[in-house]
Amino acid sequence: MFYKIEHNDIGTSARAGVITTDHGTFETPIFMPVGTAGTVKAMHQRELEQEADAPIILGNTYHLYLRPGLNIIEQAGGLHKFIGWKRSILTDSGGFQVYSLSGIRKINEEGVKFKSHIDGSAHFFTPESVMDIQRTIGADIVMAFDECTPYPCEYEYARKSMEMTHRWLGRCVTRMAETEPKYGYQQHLFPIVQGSVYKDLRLKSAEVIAEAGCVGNAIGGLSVGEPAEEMYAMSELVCSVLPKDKPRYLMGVGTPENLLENIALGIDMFDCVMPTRNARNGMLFTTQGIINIRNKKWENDFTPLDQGLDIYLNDYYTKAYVRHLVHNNEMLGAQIATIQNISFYLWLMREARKQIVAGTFREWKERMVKQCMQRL
Ligand code: PRF
Repeated sequence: MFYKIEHNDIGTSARAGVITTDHGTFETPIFMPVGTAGTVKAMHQRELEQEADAPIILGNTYHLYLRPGLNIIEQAGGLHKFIGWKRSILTDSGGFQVYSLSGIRKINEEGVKFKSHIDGSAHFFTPESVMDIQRTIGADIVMAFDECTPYPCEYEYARKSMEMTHRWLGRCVTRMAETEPKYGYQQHLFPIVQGSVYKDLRLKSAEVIAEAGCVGNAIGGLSVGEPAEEMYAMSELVCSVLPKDKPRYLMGVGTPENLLENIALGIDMFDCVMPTRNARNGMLFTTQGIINIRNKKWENDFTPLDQGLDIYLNDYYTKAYVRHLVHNNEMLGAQIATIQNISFYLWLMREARKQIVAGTFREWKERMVKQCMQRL
């Protein structure tokens, strides 16, 4: 069985579940660190396993296809082998990166024409080619090819785009059915709900996506600049339609607060560049609140980064030292900050799960949001 619910929260729509892929079993809610180009930037695979205990990471079809390219990944025996990661991997389809990163592009029914952000070369993605690429990359969970609409977005554009995403889903499902995994383990397709911030479109999209009968479902097109309240409203609406017995993945979200609020609405899986990207700018997420380690106030603070986490960083590094490293643009500063942030995000998910099981999630969430979102 791919997904099993172990506990439903009483006070909210949160769930404690378990997902099983051929690369292991892990508990939900889960945060998946983003490893765009086959690396969670500034973090070793060993730290991901042993410090953060991340059971699944994310890769990007768009980036991996452009570099190192499919030939190299296939020769290595798939992405797991290429990057030395034995646990689960999910790949995004490029349905977001193509729009946010690539040069001049043309979207039509057939697919998307885009230019590489690396060398300007022209490429064409179709639902079929993106499924083939993800077969070659070999992730355990692969995403359908979609169009992520920007915010704000005209109703008519959002409707037409959503309908195209639905037709593309049909083509993705067909292609997956026609092809086999290349490396001897299963690959599961997740379809993606779109529909911008329009209730009727979101409802319609959730129905179509549920109809596809995949083992898990994703929600895209949110956290693209809309107010948080609007994201929560869409998330709640979509969760009311998507099947309860399958995991729900909210793509590209978010802050610790966004994660906890969405867990309460019934979301099980998240990914976001925030903990890794912001780490490299000196923003630390801790159990006690948010630290801008560049601030002068940390100059002579010789306490550990986060005493609320049981983490080896605390045996070695002080805030003053990490501030010094980040100020000097030292690589180690980025590495320490990344381990801290990813470890915190994974801790937050494990803690949320414990609270769901204990029946204390709602109260804990209110307290934890206040605590971990305050600026220190
Ligand atoms: N579609 C895909 N990937 C995504 C998104 C989406 O809508 C988002 C939106 N926040 C992040 N990543 N394919």
